[in-house]
Amino acid sequence: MNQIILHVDMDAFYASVEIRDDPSLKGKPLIIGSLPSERGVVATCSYEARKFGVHSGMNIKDAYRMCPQGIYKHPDFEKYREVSRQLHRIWDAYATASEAIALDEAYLDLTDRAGNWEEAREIARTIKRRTFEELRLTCSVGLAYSKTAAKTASEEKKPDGYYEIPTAQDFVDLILERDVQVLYTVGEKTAQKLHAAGIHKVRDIRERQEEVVRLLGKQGRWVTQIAFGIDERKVTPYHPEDAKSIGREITFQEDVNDYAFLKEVLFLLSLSVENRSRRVGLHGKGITLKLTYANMKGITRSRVVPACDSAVVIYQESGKMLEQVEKRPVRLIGVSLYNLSGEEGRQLTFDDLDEEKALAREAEQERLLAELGERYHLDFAGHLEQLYHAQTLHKTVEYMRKHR
Ligand code: DCP
Ligand code: CA
Ligand code: CA
Repeated sequence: MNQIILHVDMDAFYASVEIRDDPSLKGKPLIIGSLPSERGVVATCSYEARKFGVHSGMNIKDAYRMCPQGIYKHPDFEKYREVSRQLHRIWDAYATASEAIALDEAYLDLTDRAGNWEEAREIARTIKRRTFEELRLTCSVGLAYSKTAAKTASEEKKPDGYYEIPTAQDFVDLILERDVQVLYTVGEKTAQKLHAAGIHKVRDIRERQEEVVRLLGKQGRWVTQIAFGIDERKVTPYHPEDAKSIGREITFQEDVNDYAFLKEVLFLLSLSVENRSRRVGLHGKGITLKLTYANMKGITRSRVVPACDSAVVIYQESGKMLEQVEKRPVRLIGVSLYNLSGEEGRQLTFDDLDEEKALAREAEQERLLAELGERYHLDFAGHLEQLYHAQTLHKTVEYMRKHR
């Protein structure tokens, strides 16, 4: 199977869009996210701000300490979503399949369109040029024989980068002496585990495969394959706009019969759904609660709501539905937004124009977080970003289940 895959990723995406639209920001450390006076995190920042150590996901207060002279701005999701649509209009023209994996990032399958490496390189050049000429934004492009390698390649020369990894051998040569985290399926936690076992470099993974599998289980098998450059995944056509719903669910290690606890879990799930929907700039006009009982029987309950992307609303609505279901031991609980639309749909609702309501929701969220924190002696508010990740969320919920 000889694939030619292109991975394209915009440089400092939200920040670059803001700088493009307000040239007075050019050359300055720009931080997009919460404002320093608020509670929250950095979504992204310009490369000038990165020199101060600021990065995505960082607490905004820490960012301010590192870079008080920075310019802080809230994100404008609807704008980024529109830019994303324009990007895809350029990119998708060259691919037989296009898989969006974030607003600013996609895999394109060039295998058939290009036919050979020369032609693929030409397409990559054209995509970079058109992205800049038509949208005044720079991107980084990687061209490779596999998805993993293409993603690695696009990061190689960031920003405004271009890099090729034609074969598995090239990929292995490139990453062999690098830290295991270069394999993008290896996150911080997994890397810590490997490091603790003395496995630091990709080379070590290759030499100690069995140990890696023992340490990481199923993920270990995948990681060792990648360390040998094996990745035959295809580009699967996907666009977030086509998504039917945005949801989060959790399966408990032991069945739960405490419905007050289930409500707490719903709140955490709702926070995560809010985060995911805001990231892609979508709102739902319906909320679904999903339960699987201990006997494996599944039920769902849905209600229609005014366009919504608020954790508190998701929580309150799903909480009401939870109160109305038959109370039996629960194995899985999930909540999702459906009937998704962008900002256009949202502007029609009265709710959002009501700043008082928005502030009340924010206050309610803080209150719920503080209450939960006190009950479990955990700092939920200070670790929101971590809770958005499925794995951490799962661990936290299991901790809560045992300590309730
Ligand atoms: N984003 C976010 N929160 C994060 C990470 C990212 O809200 N923890 C948003 C803001 C980014 C966008 O997603 O602009 C794309 O994320 P990337 O990880 O691709 O980062 P950037 O495009 O900002 O920078 P880079 O040039 O490193 O790709
Ligand atoms: Ca990016
Ligand atoms: Ca990205």
